[in-house]
Amino acid sequence: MKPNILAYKALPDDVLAYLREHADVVTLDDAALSPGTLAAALKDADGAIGASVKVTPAMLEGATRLKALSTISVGVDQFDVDDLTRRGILLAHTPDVLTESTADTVFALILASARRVVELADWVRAGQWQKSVGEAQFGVEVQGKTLGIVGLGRIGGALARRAALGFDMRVLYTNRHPNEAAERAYGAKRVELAELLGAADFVCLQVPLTAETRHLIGAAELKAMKPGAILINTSRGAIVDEAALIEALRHGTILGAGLDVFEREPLAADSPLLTMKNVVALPHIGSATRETRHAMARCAAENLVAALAGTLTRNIVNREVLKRP
Ligand code: 8YV
Repeated sequence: MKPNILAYKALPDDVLAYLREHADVVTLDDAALSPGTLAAALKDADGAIGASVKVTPAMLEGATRLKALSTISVGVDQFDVDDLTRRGILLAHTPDVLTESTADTVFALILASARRVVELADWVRAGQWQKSVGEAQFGVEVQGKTLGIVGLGRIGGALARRAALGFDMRVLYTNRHPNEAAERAYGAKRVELAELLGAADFVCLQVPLTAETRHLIGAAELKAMKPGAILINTSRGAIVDEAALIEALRHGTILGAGLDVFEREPLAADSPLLTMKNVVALPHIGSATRETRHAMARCAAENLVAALAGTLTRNIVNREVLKRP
């Protein structure tokens, strides 16, 4: 008998067709999705695929058949992983396929913030370009500067490559373990966070959101940055204490920020961040290219089918589940 799969995010047609070859698929309209609807639909599911929705332990209380969850993301902060493991539910995610497009987004924010691309494009649109630009419109250089990467994993590595080989930048990083490949290939140097904050012209946050990384960057860390430095966050909003960031930007503690993620998403239209010319705010588009989002959906679908067949060997978040008798 085919397993039951719940898709709680819209999937490309070919990916949905692939799932239907292997399972009976129920789809939920993600625009109208509430925790109650998702919890009710999970009751009949052997597996579920989706993204961008918090899946809490309470929502899994009635999900007695559920064997696998497959998130269309690399980040797994929408789940209580320990709770899933206790319940014997395998969690799969989509690393690798989004590495390059996300590193591009980081670099887009670096360049846009340093060269004031969004602010000055608005200025042109507003009819303010009446003579050739002067100092008031100058940005800061990117090439040759120091890039600080907080968390040098896959995306951090792709960022280090762009910075070192494309922009001749010095790369400093923090990471739980040394990243020897990045040290060899890009001259990246592992330092303590305090040293990175004090030396970097661009501080890029590339760590996952966990209890340890929540508000990793607060008032003290922002103060430790150089006054001319720019903070780039494409990881998760809660890595930064947003209220402290707003204060730091207001008082010129740092030069600017390029942000793709926020403590609350979607970002409220009345957020003070949106009134600041030295902030570039994007709507969480890190991996949002046609090609990458398709590859992520395909990868997540394949992860789920293999997980339900008991053949999944990669992209597993809680491998401990497999060791259970
Ligand atoms: C997506 C992401 O925005 O992979 C992640 O962790 O943040 C993004 O690629 C998101 O999960 C929606 O698919």
